[in-house]
Amino acid sequence: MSPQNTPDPNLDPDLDDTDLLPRRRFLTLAGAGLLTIGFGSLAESVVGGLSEPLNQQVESLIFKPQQPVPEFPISAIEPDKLIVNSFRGTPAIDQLAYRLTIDGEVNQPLSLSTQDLKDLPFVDMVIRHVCVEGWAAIVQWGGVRLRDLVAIAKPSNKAKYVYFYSADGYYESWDIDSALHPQTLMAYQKNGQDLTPEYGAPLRLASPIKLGYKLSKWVTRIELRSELGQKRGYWEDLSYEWYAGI
Ligand SMILES: Nc1nc2c(c(=O)[nH]1)N[C@H]1C(S)=C(S)[C@@H](COP(=O)(O)O)O[C@H]1N2
Ligand SMILES: [Mo]
Repeated sequence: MSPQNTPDPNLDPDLDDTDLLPRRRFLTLAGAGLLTIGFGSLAESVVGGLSEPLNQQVESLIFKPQQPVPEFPISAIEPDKLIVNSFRGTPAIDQLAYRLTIDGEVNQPLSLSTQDLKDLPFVDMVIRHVCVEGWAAIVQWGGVRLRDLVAIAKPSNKAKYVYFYSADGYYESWDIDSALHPQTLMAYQKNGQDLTPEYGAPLRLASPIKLGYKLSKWVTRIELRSELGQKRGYWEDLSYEWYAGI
């Protein structure tokens, strides 16, 4: 990757030149950092790099061991049971141009390619996906812990909610505790294979602690916020429950 020469497809066309330069410079630094930091020691590098006041609450959540939900053995996977459930079909996403943006209440906004995501520590889990429409499936998901991404983005002391925006227009909001749970993944694999487009490629949420409608597919932007907005989620705004814990 050569971040200096890579155009950012997510650059806001409204940005003026004074905004553009620092942003480009940031991308260069972020790209270089992502390629050179040994991510086996992500926690240490994040702790070592805390030069700015970090949200104590978020920091303690990130480094506090939280109770994991028991996982299933690989043999329990039900490969045919995960029903594609998309309110508006599958959006077309150019995997090469794709970037995940992380912004809002963070000290270090990020713009990550699929390769950047794959360079981060990989985690997988076999859990049950539960849809309120009355079906469930045991699935193996693989990807990056959301808490690792949030740690790199250095949340500000106001971050309490996390919004997820998807390429099909879907949107969701989560409480930060659930978002930083160790089994909340930004997944790019399902049952050991790269995600296919209908299941949310290149990146989707996966978690054993939230109902299916909280698990956004095709996530392009993660925004940390201090408050919930009037809009809370595609289904929530049509009267579904917001917390939606399992
Ligand atoms: N972007 C987006 N994410 C979404 C949806 C959607 O329509 N759009 N549907 C949700 C619902 S209701 C469920 S049950 C799961 C289904 O995931 P699957 O299609 O991979 O089985 O995706 C969730 N995430
Ligand atoms: Mo669902």
